[in-house]
Amino acid sequence: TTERRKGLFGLMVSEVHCRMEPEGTGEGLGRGRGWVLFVLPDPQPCPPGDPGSPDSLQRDVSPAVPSASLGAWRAQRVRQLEKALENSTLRLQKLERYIQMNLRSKLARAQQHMVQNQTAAMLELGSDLLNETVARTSNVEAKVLNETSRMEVQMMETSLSTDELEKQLLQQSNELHRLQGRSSALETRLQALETQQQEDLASLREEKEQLRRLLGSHGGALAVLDMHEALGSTPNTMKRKKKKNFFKAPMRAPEQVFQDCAEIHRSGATADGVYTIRVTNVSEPKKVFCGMESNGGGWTIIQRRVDGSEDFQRSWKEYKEGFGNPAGEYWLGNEAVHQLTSRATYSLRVELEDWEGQEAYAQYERFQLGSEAQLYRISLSGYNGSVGRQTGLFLQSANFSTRDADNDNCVCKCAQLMSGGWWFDACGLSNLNGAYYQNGQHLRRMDGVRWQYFRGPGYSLRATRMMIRPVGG
Ligand SMILES: [Ca+2]
Repeated sequence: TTERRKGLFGLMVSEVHCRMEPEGTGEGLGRGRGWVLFVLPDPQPCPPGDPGSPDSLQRDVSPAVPSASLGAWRAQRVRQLEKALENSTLRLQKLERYIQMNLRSKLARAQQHMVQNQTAAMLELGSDLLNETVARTSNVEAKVLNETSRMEVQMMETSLSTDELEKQLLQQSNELHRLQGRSSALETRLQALETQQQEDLASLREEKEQLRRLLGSHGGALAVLDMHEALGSTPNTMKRKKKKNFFKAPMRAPEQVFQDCAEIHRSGATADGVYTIRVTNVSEPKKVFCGMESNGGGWTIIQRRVDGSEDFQRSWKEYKEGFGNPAGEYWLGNEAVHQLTSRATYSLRVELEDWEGQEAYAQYERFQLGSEAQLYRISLSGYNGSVGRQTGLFLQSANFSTRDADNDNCVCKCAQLMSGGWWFDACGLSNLNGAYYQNGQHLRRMDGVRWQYFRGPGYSLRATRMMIRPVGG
């Protein structure tokens, strides 16, 4: 009772539920149960004068105590209670902090423990994985090593076979070189043989021509002999001897007369070369070079320049009758060409070659040469070719001029200025009968072998050919 009056606190044991987190979110870690000691003030101290009654505050003021003294006591009592409450609050706060700290460290430890456990598990797992990986890796490594060594062996084998192949290739290449050498030697021999054959052929042809002439004269003599035999005035022995000798070779058909190379071509001749033609109204047979092998064959060459061996600075008469060597350079003759092109419709082909080996041609579907009275006037139409797009290489209907016959359209004398005989206009775009200049001298020549639309006005060409053939023949 004395202690109560002095305001000492009683002991009270209370069960406390500690909840660190709101209910429903905790996982059990923050929930715990423990015994906590609380020291609380006595809720009902005894008033002065009635210390034994616990319900004195609810009762009316006792008549034994003066009312002023009782009020003071009550105020004091309230203050004491307030102070005790304050102390309790402080303690509670301390307790709370303690609990919090205690729980926090426990929590930390638990977390640490868990982390350690997990780390250990992971480490174990990692080491397992590592072991497994190592095992697999070594397995793969062994396989790779195995494969690598196998490939090395193969490579070595391949390398060996490559060496062998290279060796063989080298041998074959050497063999090829040797064969090429032999081939070129053979080619040279073949060319020589071909040349020889051509020459032989030409001489044979010449002999054949001679034989043909001989045959003609023999035929005449034979006819005379036959006549004499009929008259019975010739000794039989002589006649028989002559006849026997003559008919050793089979008798040929009467000599065929060819107007031009096209007819010779039709008769079966297919080789380029010199042949004889007889042009109507031209007294002498003419030797002519026939182009039998290219552009369909049957071409009668009327003009040919190839090496400058023939002089083309000639008179009207010479150009009329023709000059030069049919196997080399020549002019067939204006009269023969006039006669031929008056008999049938002819086409003209002009072939050109420069010093660089370029070739070109100009072809005219229709070509005709007038008579001497018409000054061997040229008429051309139906041009096509690899030089120039239009005709006009020859100006149409130009007369022929020579150094001694000025029939051109110039106040000058083109034949004397330009050299040779040609269908000069004033003086025109071409002159294939101009002066021949050798390689190196052939540039800037007004009087050279010109074809302006091929290599320009001052370029003197290396080779030219003019050839004619009946249209459709
Ligand atoms: Ca003139």
